[in-house]
Amino acid sequence: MTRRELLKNSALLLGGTALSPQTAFSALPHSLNINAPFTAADFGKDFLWGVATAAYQIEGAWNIDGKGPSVWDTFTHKKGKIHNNENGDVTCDFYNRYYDDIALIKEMNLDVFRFSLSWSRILPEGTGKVNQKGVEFYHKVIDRCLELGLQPWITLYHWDLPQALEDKGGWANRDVVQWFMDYADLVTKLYGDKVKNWMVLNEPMAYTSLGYLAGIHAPGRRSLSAFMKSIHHTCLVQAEGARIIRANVADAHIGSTFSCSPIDPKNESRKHKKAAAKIDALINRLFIEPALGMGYPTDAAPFLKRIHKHVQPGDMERLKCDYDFIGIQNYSRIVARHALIPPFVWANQVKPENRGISKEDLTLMRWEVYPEGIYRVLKQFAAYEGVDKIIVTENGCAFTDVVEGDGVRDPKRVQFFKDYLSNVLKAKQEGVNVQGYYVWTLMDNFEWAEGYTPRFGLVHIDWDTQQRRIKDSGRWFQQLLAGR
Ligand code: IFM
Repeated sequence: MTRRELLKNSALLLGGTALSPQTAFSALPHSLNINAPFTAADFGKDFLWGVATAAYQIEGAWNIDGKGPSVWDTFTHKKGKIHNNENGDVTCDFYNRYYDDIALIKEMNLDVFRFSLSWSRILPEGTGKVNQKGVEFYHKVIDRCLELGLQPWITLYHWDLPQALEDKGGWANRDVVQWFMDYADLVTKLYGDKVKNWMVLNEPMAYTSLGYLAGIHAPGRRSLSAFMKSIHHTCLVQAEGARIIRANVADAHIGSTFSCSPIDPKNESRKHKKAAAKIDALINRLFIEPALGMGYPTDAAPFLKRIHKHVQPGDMERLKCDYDFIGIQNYSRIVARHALIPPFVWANQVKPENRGISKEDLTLMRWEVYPEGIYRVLKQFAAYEGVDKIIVTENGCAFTDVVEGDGVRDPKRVQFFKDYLSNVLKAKQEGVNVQGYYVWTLMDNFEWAEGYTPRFGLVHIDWDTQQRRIKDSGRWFQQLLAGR
């Protein structure tokens, strides 16, 4: 498989002058009728609506005010790793524009700003000396949210490990568990009196597999053994991190997020169904089941027994943790087929193009638009004993947008939200305890190995001028949520 193909498939793991908010937010165009098969009230008055972001994807200021490099700084500065050799050095310049950018969330009538902390902005070496300017930056972000009546939701880790820690082995070194615990202890003590909603990790499947096995995300390693170790250390961290938040933050509301996709076999034959079960174990079950005290899903994916080599006495008990909610992140679905090589090299997936899915029904990431998928994963995860509350912590799509004056036409994205949200509502009406929905993402940003080509934002960014323009999809949310 070529690097380009790997990149496309890897996606399945997953889901000038700034205008003042007032200027950017002109009236809804007449043609944009809310026209949804539901109202916000149908989701209930306490249902939370928000946007999600990640530090490396939006902040820029990669070496400013004492920030240390992360693995993503190092990786993107190497030639040939990222589409068009792009990087997140500046990206949305959120570090300097956070004040107005957060106001845009309020303008769209949303409740929640989900963002991640850059570990190496706070601890440039990953451990030890604290960078006060980094600490202050997140205080300013949090304070701006609170001033506007928005809830800040913090993700402790969204893929940007301090490079200094990668130099010592990164997620493949068991010491990462203690490094992470020290970092979590520090930031929960720093911000815990103001922030009550915390998520430990974002989509662990993505950074462990793409970063340590496929080598197409930072840190760019290709080692089965490093992958297996990184899985176990990550599972320890997702539990220990939650315990630290619980200990340090009064009235904390704690979760962690998981990338999820419904998996269908290519057809009903036994071998394809078995392949589907394997991929389900890898994509959907691998991180949540240890947290629920169920161990690793080796029943359907025996190759995962290799993880046990890295398990020490007492670890299996330590993996279990007690979340208040889990974060579901869904974008598309996977169709599985039997192949002789192990599933983590993606040979077991039938690409949408080879299943007769038309271009119209693919996003710019070449992901199939499959609204029923979010209903299916909500049902699947809600069925676990031990999962009570669910928040959709990411869902969204990349399509081509058309800029017209101060506005941006993105009808396919509007339709996407209508269809996916209808399915969230269906699950809720059938009894799934889903209590929030956060769009990926606030504004166009650096989409990892794909660089700046796919735009996912509710807000369009002109990369030459940094001008922000709220898209029709953002206006659609504004109208849906008005007057609540
Ligand atoms: O941009 C990513 C995000 O960082 C994690 N979830 C999927 C998104 C879209 O690929």
